[in-house]
Amino acid sequence: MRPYPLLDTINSPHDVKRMLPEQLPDLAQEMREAICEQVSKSGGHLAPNLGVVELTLALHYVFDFGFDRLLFDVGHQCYPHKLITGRFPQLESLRTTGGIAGFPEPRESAFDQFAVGHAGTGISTAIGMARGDQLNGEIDRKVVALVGDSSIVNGLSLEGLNNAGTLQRQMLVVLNDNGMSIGMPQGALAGYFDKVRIHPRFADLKSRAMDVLKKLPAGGALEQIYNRVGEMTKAALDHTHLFDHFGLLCIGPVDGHDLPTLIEMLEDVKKIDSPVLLHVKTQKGKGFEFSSDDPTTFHSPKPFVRHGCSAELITSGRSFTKAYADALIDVMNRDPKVVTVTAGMPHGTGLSDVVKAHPKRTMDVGIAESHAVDMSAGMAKAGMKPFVTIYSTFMQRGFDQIFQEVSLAGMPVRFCMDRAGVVGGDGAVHHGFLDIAMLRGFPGMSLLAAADEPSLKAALEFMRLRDEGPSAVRYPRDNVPEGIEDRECPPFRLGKAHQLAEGSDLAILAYGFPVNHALEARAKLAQEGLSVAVYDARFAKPVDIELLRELIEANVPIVTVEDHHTMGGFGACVLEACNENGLATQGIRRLGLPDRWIYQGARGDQLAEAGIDAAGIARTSREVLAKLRSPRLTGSSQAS
Ligand SMILES: Cc1ncc(C[n+]2csc(CCOP(=O)(O)OP(=O)(O)O)c2C)c(N)n1
Repeated sequence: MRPYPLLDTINSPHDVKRMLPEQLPDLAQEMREAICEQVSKSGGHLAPNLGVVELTLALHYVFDFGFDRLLFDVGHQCYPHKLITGRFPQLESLRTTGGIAGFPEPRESAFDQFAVGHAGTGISTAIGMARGDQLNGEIDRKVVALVGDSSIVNGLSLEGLNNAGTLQRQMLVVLNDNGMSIGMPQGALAGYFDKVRIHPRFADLKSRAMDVLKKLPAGGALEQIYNRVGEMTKAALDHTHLFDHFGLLCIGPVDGHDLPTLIEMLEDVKKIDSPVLLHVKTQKGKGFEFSSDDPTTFHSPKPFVRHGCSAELITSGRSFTKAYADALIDVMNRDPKVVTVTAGMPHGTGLSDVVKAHPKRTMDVGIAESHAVDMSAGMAKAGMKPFVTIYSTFMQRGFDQIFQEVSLAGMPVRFCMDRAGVVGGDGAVHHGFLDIAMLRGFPGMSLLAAADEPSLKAALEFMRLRDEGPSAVRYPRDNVPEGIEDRECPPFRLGKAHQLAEGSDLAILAYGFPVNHALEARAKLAQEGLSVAVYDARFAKPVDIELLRELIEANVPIVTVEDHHTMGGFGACVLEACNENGLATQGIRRLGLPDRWIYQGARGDQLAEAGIDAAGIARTSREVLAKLRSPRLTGSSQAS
């Protein structure tokens, strides 16, 4: 890292508090530089963090989060907070194996309350801590939730806000309004914030102060509040604000880059012992032209190189996301009934390309996964073929809708789950390791996985044609394998695996991307004289029971591999199907993600940790074969 003289002196927020207010802008500048320098090397969230530097400094300047509570929503904007809570020396390890996480992480610091990465949780957890502290008699602890303008309209946030007004104590919701989601914010409330943001109040707070003072109501709780806060805060009170009707005292919008105003207002607001919403206007990506001009590209960029005012992303191969977008465009070209929906992730899921080709049939509903699922169920009922394009980890928000409006109703909604499996730098909060377990119990559901680009295309075509019930395909946060022109890819047939390589000593049944590692493992094992067959399992529901019968009856040991929790995953589907069909299961060994959390790091490290990279698969295959060949065990442990 380059030298950062002021940041170097900050070991805790107390060091920030010791600084003179006029020194803070220089510290803010260094923080932006340090974040940008690091993200350019490691990738990570950039624009959201650059936008909250002053806001974070002001919050730590006024509150004492060693004692008070700071709850982040999403948490992708926590880098400035990490820098001043003792983690600047570890910044170079951001998002790496054993390093600091890109999201709040209580294992790292007592300044972080929850490990978060999913939107909408900040207000509810803040209310919970506020209530808990109150019940414990710790009423002096202040509670603050920091929430973005696109996350505050998430259903969970609104459930929290609906309850917040009932709190009989201090709680502050800081609304960080930068007018952006990852891309453009969606929906009516985004339009509402647009209007509030340009209200003249924001332009000239001080001159309004006198007007407001003249209109002070006499007596009651409001008067007490007015008596406690300064002129500027009085001027910024907004009784017409939407969230005022939720029982929160609403203040703002205020300029989130004006440190003196922010500090003054936070000092005031801190004294109010009822729920308050401070509406703060910030600029996403502030500080660098490239990120403020294009906060979507620089929301969470891959590593990049800076050239003066601009920056160039370092490209690295063709992603499954890109392959999916191209395949979906093709499906939509051929079938006018196909529509696709994203919940606030057009860029991450590739739908920003699809929308250009099919603007009317591509929909972004904002961060509203449950709604995306039910809206898709409604469209299916109306005769459309909805493809819900979603990250595996965020699918979890749609569980109950799949239960009732999709599965029970028999609606042929198609789920296309990106980022299935371990996700690398984003770490535990974003791994998609439960989708098979979550979906397999739904009657009528078919579960598919794609190993490469041709199989992703074939899976989508199968799903397009399947109207008998819901279906879901999973694919990873990875590049599609290259140089696979020789690999055959016949059309998907329900419940049928596809053999990719022959062998007689052992069969590897891999589900989805691990097929590629299985083939690599096979090549290693072949050098050792072992003959291993590799199958692309293609379906976890239903599994290929005929293939299993054939292998088990021929005494061929089986290793199943998946980038999913072994509990409830593909291997579990295999074991259960064998059991139901009277097939012996002793010869089956399952490989997958363990029953513990895997944290941030390179995806390759995470796969290796779980033993599902090529080396791990080869190791387990050797073990299985060695056990079978052991003279002591021969006969007794063979699959029979
Ligand atoms: C449940 C859920 N869905 C989707 C996402 C992906 N996501 C991460 S940040 C983000 C945008 C958040 O916008 P906002 O809260 O306004 O914060 P900003 O990035 O603008 O600072 C989205 C959609 C998520 N984290 N959680």
